Amino acid sequence: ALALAAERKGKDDHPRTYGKEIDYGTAGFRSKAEHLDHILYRMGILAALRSRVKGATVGVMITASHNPVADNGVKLIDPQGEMLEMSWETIATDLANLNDNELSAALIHIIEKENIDLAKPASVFFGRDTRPSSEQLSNAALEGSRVFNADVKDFGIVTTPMLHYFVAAHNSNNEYGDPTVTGYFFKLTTAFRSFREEIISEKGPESGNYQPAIVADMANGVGGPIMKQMSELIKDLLTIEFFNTGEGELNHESGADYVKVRQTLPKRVRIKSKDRCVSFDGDADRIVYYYQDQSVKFRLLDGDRIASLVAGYLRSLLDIMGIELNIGVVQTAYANGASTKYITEVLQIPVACVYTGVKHLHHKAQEFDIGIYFEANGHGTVLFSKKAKVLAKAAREDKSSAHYRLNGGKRGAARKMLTFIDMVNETTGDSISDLLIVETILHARGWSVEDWENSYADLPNRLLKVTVKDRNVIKVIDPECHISEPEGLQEDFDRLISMFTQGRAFVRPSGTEDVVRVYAEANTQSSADKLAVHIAKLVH
Ligand code: NG1
Ligand code: ZN
Repeated sequence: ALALAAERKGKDDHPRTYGKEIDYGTAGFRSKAEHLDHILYRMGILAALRSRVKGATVGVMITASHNPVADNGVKLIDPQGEMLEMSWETIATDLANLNDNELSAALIHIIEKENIDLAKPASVFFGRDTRPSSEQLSNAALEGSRVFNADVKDFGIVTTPMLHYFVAAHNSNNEYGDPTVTGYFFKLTTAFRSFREEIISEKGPESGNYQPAIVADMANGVGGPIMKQMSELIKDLLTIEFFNTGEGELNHESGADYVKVRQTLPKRVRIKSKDRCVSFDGDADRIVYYYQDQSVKFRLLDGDRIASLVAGYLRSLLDIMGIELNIGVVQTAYANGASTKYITEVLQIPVACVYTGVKHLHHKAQEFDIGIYFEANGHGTVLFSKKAKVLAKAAREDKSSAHYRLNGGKRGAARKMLTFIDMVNETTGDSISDLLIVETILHARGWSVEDWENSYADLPNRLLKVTVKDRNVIKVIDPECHISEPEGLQEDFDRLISMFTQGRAFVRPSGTEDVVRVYAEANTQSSADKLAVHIAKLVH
């Protein structure tokens, strides 16, 4: 009966008006906002079913992240705050692309196949970004969940990682934190404050070249209102000068993606040379750092830099703690070759390479006791195993004479490690948490942004988009993005790449935009540019 009621309501209020197939891609469904109403409604339903399967609260986030303002999207969040299990992506895709009169049969099929007991309660959390279309789409999803008798809670405008956190915190019976906006701010800022106080008590108020001030570009997205609230709580520790906080168009000429891809300053930002700057993306799950050097040259510190900074610091804490944990970094093919070399050779930390998309990085990172994952674009976080947490707690309590009262010693390092863990949003990449982490490590190290950059030199690189008739004719066969189809094309790439010193290049169809992406790196910028353009011509 529920399935029939859902079908009827769908036909009446949320009919499918868009003929083309849409896939649950790298980050859920993404499309022009006007194509999405029926999909949102159906994802609301699916979330109510998913919640019953898991016997826990799940999340529905409405956002298209760094995409233009006319786009929107939706993704489901599983109970521990992780991305929807991959086998359910197919279910989601099938459901999204049915005709209106096939809905009830399809729902009954899912209910039977997954053995779902509709008498059980269901609970779904909702969040959305600041796009003009988000509220209406969110309402469509809420209706879907309500039709299937789910208990719904709408958090309104929040960052994507906040919703991940709410879901995880709620399902952990608040052990991970309080599932509220205040609880989220409290968890992160308390950790940030106590870490800073610990360093100040060791070193005094000045820490080397570190200056407690940053410039922040919020991409005119959700980061604006949220970060302003957060920064009030730590304003005595870190001064933040804001730009693009919502007065202009979302993601337009600003934000982490713009800065990363164009390798240039966002518009409407006034900075001085050597100011430490950050950009968030539209839903605040990515962050990149940058500055302008003395010769007014733009210098980017992207996700690879953050990964190396975090890996290096946690490695040093582990060394002081003297405990054996397996620590690893997870990257994708977009990681700068120089960062991979630095992490493996200088830091002596293993690096795993996986397919693009946070879910792949997240899964791989779970294999380590301390798994640090970042996409080059600035999306990432750190995961800690139970064992890591237990050993760190034991080290903190170790009162054997050699360690007792030694501040810089084992117990101090363990205390820092535990405070650090509290500052991390382990559910997914989080601009706010990542910002606090980076600021904490720079402060602890006494580093300016230039000191940070000096750890290694990036290989010049170029990212391009190519529009083709059907991007899916390109078949990628491994995480390094070699392709098997169209036949012979990989050999053409290889021939071209071999003509460039330190050349590396690949293509893959985007999972979030209707384009093929081209990446190239080489020993000089002009070579990287040339290689990218030549590869793009071969794809065309
Ligand atoms: P696609 O469009 O599949 O390349 C982009 C990013 C991913 C990931 C997703 C989700 C690049 C090159 N690709 O995916 O890393 O962040 O968006 O937002 O940055
Ligand atoms: Zn995002």
